[in-house]
Amino acid sequence: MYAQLVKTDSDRIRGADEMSPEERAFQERIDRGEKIEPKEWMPEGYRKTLIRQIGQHAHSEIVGQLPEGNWITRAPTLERKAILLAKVQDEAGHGLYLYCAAETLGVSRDELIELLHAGKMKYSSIFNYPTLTWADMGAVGWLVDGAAIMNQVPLQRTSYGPYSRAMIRICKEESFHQRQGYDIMMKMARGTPAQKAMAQDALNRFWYPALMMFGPSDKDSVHSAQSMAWKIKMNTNDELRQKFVDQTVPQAEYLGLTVPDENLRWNEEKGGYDFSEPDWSEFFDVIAGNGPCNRERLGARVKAWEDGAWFRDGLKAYADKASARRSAVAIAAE
Ligand code: BYC
Repeated sequence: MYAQLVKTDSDRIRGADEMSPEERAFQERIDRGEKIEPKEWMPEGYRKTLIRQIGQHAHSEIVGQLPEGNWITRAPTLERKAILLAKVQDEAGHGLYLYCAAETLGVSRDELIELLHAGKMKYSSIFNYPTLTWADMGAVGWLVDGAAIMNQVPLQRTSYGPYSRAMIRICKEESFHQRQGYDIMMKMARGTPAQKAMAQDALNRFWYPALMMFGPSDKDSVHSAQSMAWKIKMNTNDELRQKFVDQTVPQAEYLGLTVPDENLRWNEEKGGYDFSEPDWSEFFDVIAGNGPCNRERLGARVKAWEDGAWFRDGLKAYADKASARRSAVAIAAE
């Protein structure tokens, strides 16, 4: 089923002469900047690529609740607890908008969740790292949500209507998330020496995993070329990673923290920072299921799904009964 749903046949871009008249007309619509809507004709590869990307994105939002949810009971003040709770709830909402967007492509939420639980669909590598201290809540908000915004702001202009509209609302909420993370980092960095050390340690641990969120370097990205031709992706992985570094380094400096990269240097000529690549073998290991928390994260999702079965059954029984009652009333009224 996975192959049918989410694997594209080929990510090689087809030349105009290889396209059918329908495909050519579709590509012209994309090139003109038109949005594609659910009931309209689309190439099968476009549909599958969207299901893969939107589905993985939805899963990332849902699994992404776990590392932060872990700290709700231990947030240092009532105010921090309320803020974190709201943020984690927002992520659940993002997951739901995205599952709905994917459903418009003819796949059900249950099918996508089944693929996630079977380890056949991915979610963002970042959520396979542990959140060890309160400062990690700052680093996650600042760096992880910061990287997410960098990726998602351009996706507001993506070619598929339901995905682009979901992104608009998600980006508004992500901005608040990023600010709350930076605010935690600011408090820690300006606190006691022990608190500042904790903030530095969180930055040290999350810097490279945050860089990995943008995906492999362009030379190893399988899908970028075709996804960009279809405007499913608006930028390459390396372009966004560079923008993220350029935006984040001054923010680290303002905090008085050090980015853990000896090769970090402003490059006047390119107008951006030179920086070290993450360890790509670690990245591929994590997305293959062997990161520090992969088993724990997937285990938690499967358990939540199984524990919630009685509730879904109850809802369905109620919906079936209500619909039978409506039919009976309609027949009686005839
Ligand atoms: N993690 O050809 P490539 C959030 C996979 S949620 C895992 O470059 P593509 C948040 C990729 O799937 C953030 N896998 O792929 C939530 C492909 O494997 P498959 C999530 C990754 O799709 C809660 C292979 O590597 N954001 O922000 O063109 C709290 C080759 O890669 C990753 C989105 O999902 C990764 N990091 O580009 C806080 C945004 N990177 O599928 C925050 C939407 C790559 O062939 N997604 N892979 O088996 C995208 O923009 C693109 O899918 C990506 C990857 C840039 C992520």
